[in-house]
Amino acid sequence: MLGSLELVYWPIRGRGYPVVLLLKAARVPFTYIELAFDKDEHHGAKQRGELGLDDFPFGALPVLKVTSEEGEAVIAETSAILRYLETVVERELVVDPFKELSPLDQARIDMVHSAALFNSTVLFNSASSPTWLEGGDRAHLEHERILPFLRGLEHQLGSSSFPREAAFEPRRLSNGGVLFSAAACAIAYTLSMVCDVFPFSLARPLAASDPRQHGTLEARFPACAAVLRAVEGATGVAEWVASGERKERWSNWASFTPDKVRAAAERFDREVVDPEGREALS
Ligand SMILES: N[C@@H](CCC(=O)N[C@@H](CS)C(=O)NCC(=O)O)C(=O)O
Repeated sequence: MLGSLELVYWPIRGRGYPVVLLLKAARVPFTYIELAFDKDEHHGAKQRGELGLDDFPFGALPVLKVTSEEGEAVIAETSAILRYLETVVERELVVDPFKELSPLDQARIDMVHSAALFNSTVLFNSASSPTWLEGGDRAHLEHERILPFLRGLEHQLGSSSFPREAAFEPRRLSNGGVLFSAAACAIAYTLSMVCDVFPFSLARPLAASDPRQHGTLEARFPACAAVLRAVEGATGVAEWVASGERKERWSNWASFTPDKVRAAAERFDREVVDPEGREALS
């Protein structure tokens, strides 16, 4: 039994996003416990050693509270939460079970999963600088971090030894949902954030509102784009996005608000696709 699931997180997209993607695509019910972001309260308690370690095992969010036949648990760390959900949803709801993966194939999948989460962490940490979205800082982030990650991911996904079906094929569930792997959700999350930060040079594959932006990730990194398109295009996810429930903000950092991201993208990222400013991208 899946039991009851409570996802505890801030009122942002952040690292809760890959977990919500997995649950929404799978149409698995859960409760989102939204903690108001009060820096002094949470961080103050953490610094004083007063944050309950049963509720916040490492002081950070998200955490998933599980009550199941196996018992009660609080799971921290995004990757552990994703792997747990992948395992229990597979056990309970998958219609056509796969045969077990070889250790090497599992490692190939774990590798792209970890790389996606690591690069998302670097991206988040960059946002502590007030100038992270501008000029030199932005170029550094793009060329030292984001593009090498995308090239590496594209290369892995295109390799003949990569177990594509096990990693990315959505698996039919008995409740009408689909299960995406932990790795697929981790990758979709990181790419989704990258596309929001670089909306002109790395536009998301599903953003068709402006034909000049459409498919830029797709054109440059098609295997990566296919993962994002599949996960964000899953019916349960698309319905959730259309409902307006998805949080707009990625982060609690003041330098990572949607208006700042948009303004900086207008000033800096558009230069990549329109260096002479000939086309007014609104
Ligand atoms: N490695 C952790 C990192 C979690 C993390 O950094 N969470 C941030 C929010 S997105 C947080 O809780 N920051 C507050 C803090 O560390 O006090 C994970 O993947 O879950």
